[in-house]
Amino acid sequence: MQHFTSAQDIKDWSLLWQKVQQVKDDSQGRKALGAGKAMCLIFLNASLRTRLSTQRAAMNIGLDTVVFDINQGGWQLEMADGTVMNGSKAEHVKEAAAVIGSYYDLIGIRAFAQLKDRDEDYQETIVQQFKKYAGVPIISLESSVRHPLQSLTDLITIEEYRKKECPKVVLSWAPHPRALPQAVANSFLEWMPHTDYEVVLTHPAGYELANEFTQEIRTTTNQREALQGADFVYVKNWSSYQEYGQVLRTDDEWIINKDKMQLTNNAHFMHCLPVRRNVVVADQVIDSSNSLVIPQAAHRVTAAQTVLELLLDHA
Ligand code: SN0
Repeated sequence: MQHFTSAQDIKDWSLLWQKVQQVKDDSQGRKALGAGKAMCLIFLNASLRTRLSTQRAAMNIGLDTVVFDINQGGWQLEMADGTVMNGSKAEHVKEAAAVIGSYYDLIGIRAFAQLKDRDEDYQETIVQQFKKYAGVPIISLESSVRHPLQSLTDLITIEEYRKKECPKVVLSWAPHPRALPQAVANSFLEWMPHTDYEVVLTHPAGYELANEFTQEIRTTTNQREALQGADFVYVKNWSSYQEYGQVLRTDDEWIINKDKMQLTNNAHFMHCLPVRRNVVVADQVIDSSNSLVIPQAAHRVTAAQTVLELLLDHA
């Protein structure tokens, strides 16, 4: 694997699952793999799980890590080609990426959607520019379009807790006071065709996601109908893709509560975290024994370590 920025980077799915199992069975067995190598994790946005789980995964394989909060102490980066750089941006990504790539063997980067200009966000410019100019493997730590480390985590978690062939997995939109990116939902759906799950997407009208992620996915605006018989309920808010970046509703009709979970097949509740309690999900659900949020978050280390090992194996 050359980079890890989307499901399309996985060329050999059986090797991926073999590696996941190996990491789960013995996370400390390959300390020599990262010896003498170092990774730079660049954050343009806040992070708890991604930062700490990726660092922990690196520790497990003897890989040194530096975290660079580029907005606090770095120069503001110009991303566009051909710009006359006489404004506030002091450094072009061409130099920044190439320089960081000359110091480090791997680069992780987090750059959320700005939620202002859809075309700009959906070009995934920052990740693409780093891929082009850094000269080392790039790991997406959530781009403006995708969050592949989260999606791999989600699959690892569902695989661990599934009890039957073809479990029904529902991705439900839920309310949120702020405009959030579509990345987690896009990415989750992008990984689903690589599974044998029965997948249903449910959201209110106006919250349709980009066609490239939903064309193979059964979709309904009837949340209760979607939840019937579900084995896993994955909940996430996202802002509108059509009316780009807008919050179209903040009422509590789509909250996941106990009453709705009773429609399911005693489903597991999943969320990528951070989660707004009693806005997205009722305490009774997230605090119940059906909630997987903590084991799911714990698998962020499994996913990151799997990805780092695959990248280093082929570096
Ligand atoms: C991010 C998102 O893409 O939705 C990261 C999720 C892994 N979530 C948030 O920004 C939540 C912020 C909030 O105010 O609740």
